[in-house]
Amino acid sequence: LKVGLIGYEQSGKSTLYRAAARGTAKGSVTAVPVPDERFDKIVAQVKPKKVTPATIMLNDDIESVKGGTGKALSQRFLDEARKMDLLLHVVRAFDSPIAPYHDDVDALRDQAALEVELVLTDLQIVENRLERLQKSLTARNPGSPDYIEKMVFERLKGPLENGTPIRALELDEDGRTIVRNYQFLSGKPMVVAFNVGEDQAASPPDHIQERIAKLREIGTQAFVVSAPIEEEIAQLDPADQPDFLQSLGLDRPASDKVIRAVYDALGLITFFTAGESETRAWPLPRGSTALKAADTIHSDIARGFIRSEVVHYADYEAAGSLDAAQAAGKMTLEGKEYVVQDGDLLHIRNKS
Ligand SMILES: Nc1nc2c(ncn2[C@@H]2O[C@H](COP(=O)(O)OP(=O)(O)O)[C@@H](O)[C@H]2O)c(=O)[nH]1
Ligand SMILES: [Mg+2]
Repeated sequence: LKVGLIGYEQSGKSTLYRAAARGTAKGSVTAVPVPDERFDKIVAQVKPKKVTPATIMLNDDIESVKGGTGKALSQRFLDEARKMDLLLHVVRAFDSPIAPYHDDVDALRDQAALEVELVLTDLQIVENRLERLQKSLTARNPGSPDYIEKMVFERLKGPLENGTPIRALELDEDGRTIVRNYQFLSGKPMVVAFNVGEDQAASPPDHIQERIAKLREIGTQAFVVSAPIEEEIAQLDPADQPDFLQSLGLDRPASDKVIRAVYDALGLITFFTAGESETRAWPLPRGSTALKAADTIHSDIARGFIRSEVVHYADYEAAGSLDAAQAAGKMTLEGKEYVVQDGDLLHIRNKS
């Protein structure tokens, strides 16, 4: 699943990209590990030869948005952003003479302005399409694809005109499918990162905290980061990180929270396979079955699926190991239709 960094020039996208990649960034697309304390605990207990965390694909190849009023989004930006499953909007909230900016630094204006551009882009598509559907004869046939599309677009138009992004709306199945097919930008999940100055990382200004609260109310996760600090943390030896964080008044790296929120906003949960040769965290769409989990590991394992041994994470943690969990009667055998729970440890018995 693709996550795209978007924002104005010089807002800190590339700095945050390098930080989230923890020194493994190459080019403009990197598989970024998803921080997970549960996984860390499993790894510490199992001590496997190979450790493979869950990752998301972070893309820093989307054209920066040009600052200044009256500048619409470029076609290149639109084409690139439409390919993404989630948009990570980096907003400049730091002031620095070394990083020239298009105007006075104003984080609230920039956050809202880019959102408005996304909304207007979608509104234009909806209006154009509605105009054509109004003339279409098939759109008068209840139940026809054109009819359904017309109903959905009529539902989207009002909120878009009021500046409401599609992602804030409750849509039915038809609506969600059409929004996905049209790749509406304001309908894509979004996470916002306000990139504040180093001195504000631990206690962000009130106006930014208020905006974060407002965004969360409409279902958009938002955070404060200081991209250069995050980059510094990422370069430290993990053992030295806690002291450094503490000296800055932080509990954990902000980029951890951001990547975690991105993962959740993509609708993903995690299951674990705890083997001595390899222990691995696997992303899985929420609501997926054990068969789908098996297929995520390998299509052969899904084909030869017999049963899955399942231990819920809480039971694993309480017992201290898989063996102990089994001895305590906390391991169950489940079939293909079992709905995997976030944190489950699975061992899939199969014929292959
Ligand atoms: N002082 C300060 N400089 C920053 C911060 N974030 C980014 N920069 C600097 O701003 C410039 C632009 O950052 P970059 O990540 O390349 O922005 P991009 O154009 O959005 O990719 C670089 O010189 C960064 O070092 C920050 O939080 N504080
Ligand atoms: Mg950049």
